[in-house]
Amino acid sequence: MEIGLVGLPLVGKTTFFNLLTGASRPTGLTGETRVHTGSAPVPDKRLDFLAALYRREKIVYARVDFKDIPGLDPRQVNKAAASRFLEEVRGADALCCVVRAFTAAEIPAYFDAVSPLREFQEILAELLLADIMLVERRLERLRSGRKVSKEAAAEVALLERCLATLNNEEPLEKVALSPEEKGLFAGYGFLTEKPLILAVNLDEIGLREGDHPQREALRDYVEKRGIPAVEVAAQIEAEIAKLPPEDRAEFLEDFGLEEPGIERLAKAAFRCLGLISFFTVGEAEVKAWVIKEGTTARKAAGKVHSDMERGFIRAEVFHFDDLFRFGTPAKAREAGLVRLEGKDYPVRDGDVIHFRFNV
Ligand SMILES: Nc1nc2c(ncn2[C@@H]2O[C@H](COP(=O)(O)OP(=O)(O)O)[C@@H](O)[C@H]2O)c(=O)[nH]1
Ligand SMILES: [Mg+2]
Repeated sequence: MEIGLVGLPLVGKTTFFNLLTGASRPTGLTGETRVHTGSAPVPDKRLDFLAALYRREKIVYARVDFKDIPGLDPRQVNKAAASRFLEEVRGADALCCVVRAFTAAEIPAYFDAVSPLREFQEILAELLLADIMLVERRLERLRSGRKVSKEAAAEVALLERCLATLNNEEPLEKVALSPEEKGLFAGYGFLTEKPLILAVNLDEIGLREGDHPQREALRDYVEKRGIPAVEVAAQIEAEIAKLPPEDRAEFLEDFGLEEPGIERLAKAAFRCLGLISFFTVGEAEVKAWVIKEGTTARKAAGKVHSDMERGFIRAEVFHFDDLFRFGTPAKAREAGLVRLEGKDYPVRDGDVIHFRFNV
């Protein structure tokens, strides 16, 4: 599962990528032609609590992969590069669009002024356009075919509906699909169907004042469309991240931040991929395991070890919230909140699981 960072050039994508993954890719480049991938931890206070309760030294957080894709530049003259970047976007499972809301005289703004809403709309238009081209090419091919099979006719009907949606400037996630159409649709890798989040890159003043250019309008825009948005001051957080760990909290507090924005972004990205985590308490560590929502207990066991899936007997489960409420596992057990679940139990986010197995 991979999230693609997309946006216009020089908006802070690589700065975000470095912060998320701990990489140190050069920033400020406009002629960047390569894609970089890396993984980011998804911090979780629940795991910290478990580690303290069970006195485990090591905490293993969930991770989510990010891909730093060079700017999607509508003014790009190198069409080959532009289409290669679009293919990278197509390969991602979800997208995080970065927009610039910081003022910096030395970094040229894409438009005349700092305009994050306009940037966002520009990127959405690029994605929409790419889908329109894909649909039209496919329709053309289908219509030029000699024989019209039943399957081809069904595909044409589907694509025509897609095209109508796109021409209406609506993303393809809005298209209603029959169960048969779902598989066909998924095969295209449409860009406007991918889960999307917005990362707004603020400057120090924006962070302190809780404001930036076009803020109200941008908020309205994402709320109407149900797009999760996270505000992060990437540059400042990069500076804070360089400090010794014990000094960081003080600086964050100074900016009125409870946790680094980058952590909020990693969590939002994780959720937008439809992922959840369950926890295990091992001999030396507490660990979060990443699964798709709806994964059954037996499959989840397979994440930990293939033997556990093969020899699955039962999952001993309690929910983190119950543990937190009662304070200790013994009290949660007394209250009857520790359950034995069978192989088809759909694991919930925050379940603490001990697998019983036999091989
Ligand atoms: N002043 C300021 N500069 C930033 C901020 N975020 C990124 N930059 C700078 O903007 C330039 C472009 O950043 P980069 O991450 O390379 O953007 P990308 O082209 O989208 O990958 C670099 O010189 C960064 O140092 C910010 O929040 N404030
Ligand atoms: Mg970059």
